[in-house]
Amino acid sequence: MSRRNGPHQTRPKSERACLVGVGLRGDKSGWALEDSMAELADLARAANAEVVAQIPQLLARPARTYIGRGKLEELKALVYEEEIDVVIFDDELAPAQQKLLEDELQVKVIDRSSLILDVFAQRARTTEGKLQIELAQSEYLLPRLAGQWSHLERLGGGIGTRGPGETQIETDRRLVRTRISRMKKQLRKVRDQRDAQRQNRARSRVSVISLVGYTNAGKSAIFNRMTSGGVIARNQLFSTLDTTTRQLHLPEMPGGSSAVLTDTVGFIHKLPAAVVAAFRATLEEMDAADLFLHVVDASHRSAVRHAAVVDEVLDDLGLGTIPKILVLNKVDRITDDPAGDLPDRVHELMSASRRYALTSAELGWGIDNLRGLIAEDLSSSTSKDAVPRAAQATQATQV
Ligand SMILES: Nc1nc2c(ncn2[C@@H]2O[C@H](COP(=O)(O)OP(=O)(O)OP(=O)(O)O)[C@@H](O)[C@H]2O)c(=O)[nH]1
Ligand SMILES: [Mg+2]
Repeated sequence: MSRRNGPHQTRPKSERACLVGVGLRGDKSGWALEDSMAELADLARAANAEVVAQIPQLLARPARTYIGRGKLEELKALVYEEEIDVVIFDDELAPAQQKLLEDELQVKVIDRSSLILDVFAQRARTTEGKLQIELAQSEYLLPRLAGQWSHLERLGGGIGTRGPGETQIETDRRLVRTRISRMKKQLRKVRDQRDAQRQNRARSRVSVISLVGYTNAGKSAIFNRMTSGGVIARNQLFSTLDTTTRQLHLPEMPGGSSAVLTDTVGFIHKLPAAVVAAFRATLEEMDAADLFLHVVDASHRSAVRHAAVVDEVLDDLGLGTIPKILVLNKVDRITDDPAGDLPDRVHELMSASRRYALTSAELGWGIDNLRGLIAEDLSSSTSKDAVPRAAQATQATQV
């Protein structure tokens, strides 16, 4: 517990955080340590923390204490001097590592995964979203239980819930496992209900188009431009957690067929395994999509790496073969003239993609062109299949 946060003191509005990141020499991921840490700082602010200090370190190989001994001593002094409440590490920590660091530093230690889970938890609105994130948190917590009372309290257990002869840790684990299976059952129920609604609404000749992309790329802003709108587009990570679907207005389509557009949760570098597992069903629903609009913030200096993260997650989910249009968004932030000079990263992305559109959701640039590309894609795929894939199986719906 932090020195400032005694049991009788009121909680400060935002916790003072120190970020710690390690880059491994010879890392081939292409991510610079400073970019990963800048993103961690955004995540920390999204979770209401005040980022007071950052400690980056380049190492030859991972250390047992995550950072080297000397750095750890430096960090300890800083935690004391700067009255740090929480130290946030840029990678997922092994349970033993986290405990060791907490013992050394004597303040709360969390990792990137639990920070992402925290931001998700703040954003969840629907029953399904809340259940999914709670499930992810419990799955993350399970291997980390070391008889920590705060965890038990959070899960609603405590004195009186223990069976005779069990150790505290066993009881904690049993409680969490019971809770996990209860949540899975509830989730199945919510999904069955939604499937039924979806079947009821399923009409033939409706194509489903899904927005996918890195968090903060502008998916919701594009969604609002292309439909009657109404979803939150905000300069913060993970504004969108729950899926929304609306009618998409397209140029005249053959046979009067129509389309719906779905806005979805964004992806991020080092997305925790527990999140992918808990959101798998929602994400796999994207399988009902006939076409993806992969939105990239072209003005971001890490745009190429962002696009690669999204492609990897889609591949992992078995969705890599669904046709895609690359939407290079926020072009207004890099040029006054979309037909003018563009930075190398944009050329790199354009040359790697079969179909792309340059857009500014902010100014409305390129949106009609994008509608045209979508209509072309759908007409060519519907002329191949008499019925769109979406109508054959399920139709995405507003949750
Ligand atoms: N300048 C500029 N800003 C944009 C553009 N598109 C979106 N934005 C801004 O970028 C921020 C993020 O946009 P969102 O639409 O919320 O991004 P998202 O991809 O839905 O993000 P998450 O839901 O958080 O994953 C908002 O502040 C938008 O106003 C654009 O073309 N140009
Ligand atoms: Mg969004």
